[in-house]
Amino acid sequence: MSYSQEFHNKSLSLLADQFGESGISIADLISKVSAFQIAVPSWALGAGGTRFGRFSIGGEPRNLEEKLDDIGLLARLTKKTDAVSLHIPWDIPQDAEAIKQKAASLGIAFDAMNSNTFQDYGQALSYKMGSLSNADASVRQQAVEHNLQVIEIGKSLGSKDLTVWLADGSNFPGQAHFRKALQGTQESLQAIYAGMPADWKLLLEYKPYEPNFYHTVIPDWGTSAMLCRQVGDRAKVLVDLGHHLPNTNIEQIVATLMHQEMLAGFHFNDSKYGDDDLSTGSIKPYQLFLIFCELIGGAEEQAQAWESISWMIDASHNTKDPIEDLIQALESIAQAYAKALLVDRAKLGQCQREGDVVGAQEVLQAAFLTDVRSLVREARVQSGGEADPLAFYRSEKIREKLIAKRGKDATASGL
Ligand code: PSV
Ligand code: MN
Ligand code: MN
Repeated sequence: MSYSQEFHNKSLSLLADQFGESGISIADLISKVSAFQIAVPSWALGAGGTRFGRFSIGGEPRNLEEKLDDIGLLARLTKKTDAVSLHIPWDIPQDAEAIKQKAASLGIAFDAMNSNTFQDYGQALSYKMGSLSNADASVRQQAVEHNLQVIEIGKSLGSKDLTVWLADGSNFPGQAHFRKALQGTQESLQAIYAGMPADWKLLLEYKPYEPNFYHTVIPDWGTSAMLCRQVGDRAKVLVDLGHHLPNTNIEQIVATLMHQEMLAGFHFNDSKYGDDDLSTGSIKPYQLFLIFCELIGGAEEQAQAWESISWMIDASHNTKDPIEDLIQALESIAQAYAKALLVDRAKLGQCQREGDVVGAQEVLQAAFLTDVRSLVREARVQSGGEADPLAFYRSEKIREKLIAKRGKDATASGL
């Protein structure tokens, strides 16, 4: 969309007039939206693949340094990200100190470290039949040691979180012993947790299916929460938006986890059927808004502190320029958050108490249907970002420059 300063100013003052009456300060919203930062995963900078094909966009980062450069660019344009999430072994730093310094010079910190026990990459024992849950104790031990190594790398970079996503499961009835697989997973996670520094958090993902299509060891938030309880206070459930069966009420899951202070954080993406790589907000923006409503409510009502929650994008597809995709995703998340901040919570509470179903819906939709683009833009510009990051990226021909520098066939390592 083309953007003019005059239109921007008018839209912003309209918002101030509209919401000033209900006691909502636009300046306060701008500072909240500015402060909200979302980590970017190292694997989102290359054109992602499906299992059917991968089509390079050209100029993709060839190593960790170049991935940091791309995230530094995103940070500069959007002012919505200030951290990267690394995946080991894809991102093993040759010189951790140098990487740390480079990231610092770009204003980038190290968010959660991700282990990888869902592929074979030359390690002694295969993960074909599972990792932390494997029927063979020596495979479980190898997977635990890999996670401990990931923690060590994270320590050298200043990370404070470990994210565990397991592909473990089975494809056919009878293939796996459900309870033994769960027990093995629990013991493995306990061993990993024991090796984590006292100020680290363990984020445990769940996913109903894929790559296994009959049973997944951690298929849902309940199983993840149950395992976290067995493991320790600093183990919490990570909600990856795409990891739900269609029509699941994710906002309710968020509220339930916050009720028990069990919400570790988010992997943002979107999903139409059973996918987990579509751009955040591209399919179900209302759901994203409702999730933020629960997050804001849960934090305000002191169920769980806002600061204890981690935020990250986890998406990578093969039909968009990944940097443009991330700009869009960061924008959608900021918009959903800004709209949720506009909700008249006092009025909503009153409607809930009085059983005013229609009124409650009106309150939510008054916020959701508001155009907050000027507010998000103002927050970005005040923070030193670009008014229109996507237009800037295109007009400056940044992809073309990256192709000239890195080559047409440059491929991100590990993808
Ligand atoms: C696989 O489903 C997955 O998308 C998980 O969400 C992880 O977070 C990500 O890959 C990286 O391992
Ligand atoms: Mn994920
Ligand atoms: Mn996923």
